[in-house]
Amino acid sequence: MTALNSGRVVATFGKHCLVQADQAIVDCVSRGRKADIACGDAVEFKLTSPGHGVVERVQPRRNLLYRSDPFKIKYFAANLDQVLVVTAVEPGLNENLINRCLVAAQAAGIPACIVLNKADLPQTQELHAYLKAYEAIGYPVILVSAKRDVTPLLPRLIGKTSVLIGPSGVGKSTLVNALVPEADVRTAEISRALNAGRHTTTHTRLYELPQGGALIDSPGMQEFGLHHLDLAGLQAAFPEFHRLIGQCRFYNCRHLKEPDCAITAAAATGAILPERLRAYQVLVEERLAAEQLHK
Ligand SMILES: Nc1nc2c(ncn2[C@@H]2O[C@H](COP(=O)(O)OP(=O)(O)OP(=O)(O)O)[C@@H](O)[C@H]2O)c(=O)[nH]1
Ligand SMILES: [Zn+2]
Repeated sequence: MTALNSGRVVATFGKHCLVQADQAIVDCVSRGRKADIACGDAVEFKLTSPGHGVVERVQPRRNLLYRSDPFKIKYFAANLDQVLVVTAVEPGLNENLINRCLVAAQAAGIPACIVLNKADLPQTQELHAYLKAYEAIGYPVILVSAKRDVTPLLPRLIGKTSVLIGPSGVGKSTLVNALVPEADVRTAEISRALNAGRHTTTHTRLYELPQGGALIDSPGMQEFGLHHLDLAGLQAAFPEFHRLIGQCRFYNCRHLKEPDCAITAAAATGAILPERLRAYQVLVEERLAAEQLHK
């Protein structure tokens, strides 16, 4: 019988994943369904031939960041210390998507912060000022320029496992290249191992940081479903709502159009950021529509 080896998943692509074990990278397939393995997973695998193997077991996860539509779950990464939600004036603040990222992190119990990239571009200051409202909720905002200076981000990364998520074009890959020397070489190595060719940009990769810690780059997304969260889960994922829960007229208020809702009242005065309430309501409406479909 072949002995089991252990390692960490450093890339996922289709049915394949790459497992870093000691100094070697092994191209593995999963025994289970392909969606069962996430970047950052600690796994046990069996070698089937030199450089190739089968994942036999995924170690219990500390946490798992994922999104979902009515049909499937899509993993971002597992065993994370923090989620870095990246935004930039170019292509612009996609507040709905940013909030979905924050909600997913909150629901998974992972601390999140917002990385405002492209600080070298004009209008960044204005966006930075706007994002103070997110800082007040508890999401620190870190201003960087992947092209000029990423040092403000460094102290937050050292010794931690972090994932970069956000829409296409905000500069996630550029950030990785600035933070991980030889990231290009690593990417080429991973592509070769996966034989992924032109698809190389569509998978999730983990890079070890020279200062200690790891950085995971995920492909940019346009959609971010959170169908796995019910109304209680959604409500819990908005920390600024917590102090008001129980103060609405109806004990089971959904904070949509109910009269005397403490949360809509707070959004009207600006005590709660109106965009956050809107993001919550859209998520609730999506969830209710999905529940109707399944009735
Ligand atoms: N001015 C400026 N441009 C930047 C900065 N960082 C990235 N860019 C540019 O923004 C564009 C998108 O950068 P990428 O790193 O490919 O963005 P991404 O988030 O990885 O995009 P996906 O791979 O589609 O998810 C590129 O043209 C970069 O050169 C920055 O700090 N300042
Ligand atoms: Zn209410």
